[in-house]
Amino acid sequence: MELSKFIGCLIGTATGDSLGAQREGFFDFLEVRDIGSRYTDDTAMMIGVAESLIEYTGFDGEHMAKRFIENYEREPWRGYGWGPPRIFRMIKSGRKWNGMLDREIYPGGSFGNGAAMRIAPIGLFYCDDPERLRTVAYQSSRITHSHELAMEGAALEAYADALAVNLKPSNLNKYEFLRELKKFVKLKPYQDRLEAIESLLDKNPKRDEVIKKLGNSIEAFNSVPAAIYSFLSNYDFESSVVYAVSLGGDADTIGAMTGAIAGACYGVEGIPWRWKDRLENREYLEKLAEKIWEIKRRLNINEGNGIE
Ligand code: RVK
Ligand code: MG
Ligand code: MG
Repeated sequence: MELSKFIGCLIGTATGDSLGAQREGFFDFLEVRDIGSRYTDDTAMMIGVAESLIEYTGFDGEHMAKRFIENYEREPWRGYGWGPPRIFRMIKSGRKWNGMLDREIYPGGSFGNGAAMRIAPIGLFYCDDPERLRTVAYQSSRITHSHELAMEGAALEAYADALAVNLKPSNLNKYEFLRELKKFVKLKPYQDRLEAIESLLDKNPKRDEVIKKLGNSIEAFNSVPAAIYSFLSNYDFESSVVYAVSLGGDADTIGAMTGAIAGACYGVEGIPWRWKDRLENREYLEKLAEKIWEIKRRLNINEGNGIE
């Protein structure tokens, strides 16, 4: 367990988010390399997940929902999706966090990517326990996203973060990485897109084809696969995130999710200084990653597992 990879995962989320946000707003792709510092709801909610896991030393839905609400109320301008602020209001009025409140907004619940975009700390916290990772990813999603496609997208993204944090970059075998994801994922739309990623990896396709096969929009199943592909089809943090953002569409979120996986793989040293330097709240994000890493180290010692 390398601290630099934990930090890379959280700083990577914020970096990809802020670059994508710029792309979505005002700048074209060529300028993306040199701008960007302000992150959006993706990172704000990821921070809420991290804070809650740290304060509770594990997952508690009520606690996490409270963190989301406090962070939202402090910074409601971060660009939240349509559903979450409404759910926050319902919880504040006394409704239970696990009451599948999103089903009162969307029939069958939300399948937006809002649960997957914030999941990185869960990927880190449960990086050595895929089944707990799955359970907690599902539960944490349910606060705002109870549709099975949103929950599965969040679990898949968390598992990609976990695989990345556990591997040496020089040992990254993209086909093996995909095989692990395929073994993990349960729902057909994701299985199909992982198959599509495999065939795309063989042929250096144009962006239009990638977008057609994997999507680049706000639904979890149309963005998590694009993030996985952006990571696997490139060779370092910078190329992965620039590619992710260049797909357009929901660029901040695809950037954030790609940045989480690539940051977990290549570590914080892999993130260019000109991006890290400008990033809002970088030191706080580093502290959160350090605290998660320390908790895991302590738990490992207590369980007699030793430290890597
Ligand atoms: C603004 C039909 C559904 C649906 C369902 C669609 C921030 C809706 C971040 C909805 C992310 C959108 C993003 C987002 C995260 C979801 N039927 N359409 N059952 N379920 N949708 O409101 O947190 O950017 O079009 O739950 O997932 O950067 O508006 O929000 O890009 O997905 O928001 O779903 O959004 P929400 P979220
Ligand atoms: Mg956003
Ligand atoms: Mg977005």
